[in-house]
Amino acid sequence: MRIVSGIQPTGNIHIGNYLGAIKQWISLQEKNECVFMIVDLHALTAPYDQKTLQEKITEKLIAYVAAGVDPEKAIIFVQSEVKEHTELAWLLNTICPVGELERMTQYKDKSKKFKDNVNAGLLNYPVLMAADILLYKAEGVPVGKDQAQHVEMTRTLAKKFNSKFGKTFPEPKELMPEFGSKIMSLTDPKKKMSKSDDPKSYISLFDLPEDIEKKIMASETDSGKAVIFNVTKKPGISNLLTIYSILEGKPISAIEKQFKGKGYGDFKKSLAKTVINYLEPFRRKQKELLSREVYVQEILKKGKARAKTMAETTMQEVREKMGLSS
Ligand code: AQP
Repeated sequence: MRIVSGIQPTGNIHIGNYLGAIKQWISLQEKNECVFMIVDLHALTAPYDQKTLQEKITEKLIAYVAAGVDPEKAIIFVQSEVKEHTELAWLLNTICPVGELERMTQYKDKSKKFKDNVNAGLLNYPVLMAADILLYKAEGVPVGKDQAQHVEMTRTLAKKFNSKFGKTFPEPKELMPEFGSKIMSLTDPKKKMSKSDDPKSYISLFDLPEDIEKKIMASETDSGKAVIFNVTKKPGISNLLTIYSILEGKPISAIEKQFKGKGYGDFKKSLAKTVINYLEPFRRKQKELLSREVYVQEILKKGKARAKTMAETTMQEVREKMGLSS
């Protein structure tokens, strides 16, 4: 299967991004042709600092590799370096109804979050994402729940393009983990954990052990004492139980049993230990990669060359089918 996915170079990659997306990438790269990008063009739709953008991109590449993405197995590159993404996005815009874009949840949420910057890029975000996926003729798109609607939109555009211009694109499917497809904020468990929120609300992959402990101990939990999974009545504890269960590879029921008769404090302390231990090798690998600048840039250079060849082939076909000169 051809797999495509990406992350924006905004904020710090957190355990939500890891459990929803990157963890899947790592198992998928073993048996599939994987294309993983750093989607810098998407990041321009929210307020950002142009002076630190390149730094943020390198940081994300290092995070991918430190978390286990293997540049020998997967193609890793920066979206804006392959110009075909914007070209295909424009062409797909011409077959995309505006009404479909206006009903996207992320557009509605981000328009509220960034009230002073509701730009057309924010509205057209899913079209660029469709281009990112279709350019490589991907069949599977590993993402968290928040992005599933955009993959559905990609399928709609693929179908529309195929019926108008002839079979060109597969209809890609979102690949979501059974657990962890929507990790919630530590400070407000009714909201998704987000890179662009307050750092207290998320655990970054490279947070220091003392910060991880502080954040988990201070995380918003519910009234009562029992460590029981109940998303409606106990969203905070349920979120922490989900994280604990995935990182320890234990069913939630076993963890509930383990903490029966104990309070939230004991549970949080134990969770902090689990998270610190799980992320330890990531921190070590990050440190090593920070001192290997040439190697890091080489990964992106090689990735760009491989991605570009694939993108050019698709665009040649697309231009011909749409009646443009190729
Ligand atoms: N809380 C989450 N739980 C599980 N998966 C998540 N993802 C994001 N948040 C969670 C998945 O991570 C990937 C990266 O997403 P992105 O960088 O394109 O932006 P996003 O979906 O908007 O993620 P963030 O963290 O909320 O970033 P900002 O704050 O910059 O918008 C995607 O696969 C996403 O589903």
